[in-house]
Amino acid sequence: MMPELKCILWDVDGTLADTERDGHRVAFNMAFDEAGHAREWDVPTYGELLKVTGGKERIRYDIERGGMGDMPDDQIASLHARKTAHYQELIAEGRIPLRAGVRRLLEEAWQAGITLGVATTTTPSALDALIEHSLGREWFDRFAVLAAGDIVPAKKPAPDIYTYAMEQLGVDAGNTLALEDSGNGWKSAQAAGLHCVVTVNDYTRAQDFDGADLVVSEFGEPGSAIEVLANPHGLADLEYVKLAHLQALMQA
Ligand code: XBP
Ligand code: MG
Repeated sequence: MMPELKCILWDVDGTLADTERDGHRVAFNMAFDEAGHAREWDVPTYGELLKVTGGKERIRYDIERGGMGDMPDDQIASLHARKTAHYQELIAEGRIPLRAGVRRLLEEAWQAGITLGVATTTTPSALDALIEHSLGREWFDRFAVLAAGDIVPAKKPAPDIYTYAMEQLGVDAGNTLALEDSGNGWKSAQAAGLHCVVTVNDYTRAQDFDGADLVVSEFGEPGSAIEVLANPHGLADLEYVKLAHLQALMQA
């Protein structure tokens, strides 16, 4: 039997919305300033730090490379909790819209009866804020699983968060598609055995997505003419990404 698209697992940061540069980064800087740390993550610096997933892990990494003074884990945790609070406020201000095509594809997949879930390294309360303010409250019920943050000890690029989400849903990797934006996210999905479509952004465009099923600039909307960076299965009619493309690549 040909594998069928039964489940789509969505990454959050960079995929649902461009949250990193103008959301998470800004919130980290607000928390550093508030706590009296003489540290500001500018846009290029934050790009370097993004190679480490998870906000607490990212702070620890910056300490280790000499960007910030040392602090114990509990202090990192409270600094990160303040960062999350600032992030929630920024999201509540409606500063971060969904990426092009995200709502259309979510609605299309929901109408088609495809199981939908989230697999992210971000903190659950940060995810909740994005769902509430950018997506809409009904999506708390429409996503069958919200797999986020420290629920698994090893964050992306480890496969654990995808494996966890699939276990919760009782779906097989062969019928599941991951939607990602970063090299770490793609590696995580690949290691969990999923098909994967990547929508790049300025931070991730030059990363390695070798083996991904499709790499595009965005999902796009009718008339938008997206940029196709890799289309190994030769999908046709890619003016924008439709549910039919996602269904077709499961069988490619
Ligand atoms: C990307 C991440 C996250 C965010 C920050 O997550 O690495 O850590 O940058 O979020 P995704 P926290 O898997 O959705 O791309 O500070 O809440 O960890
Ligand atoms: Mg991401």
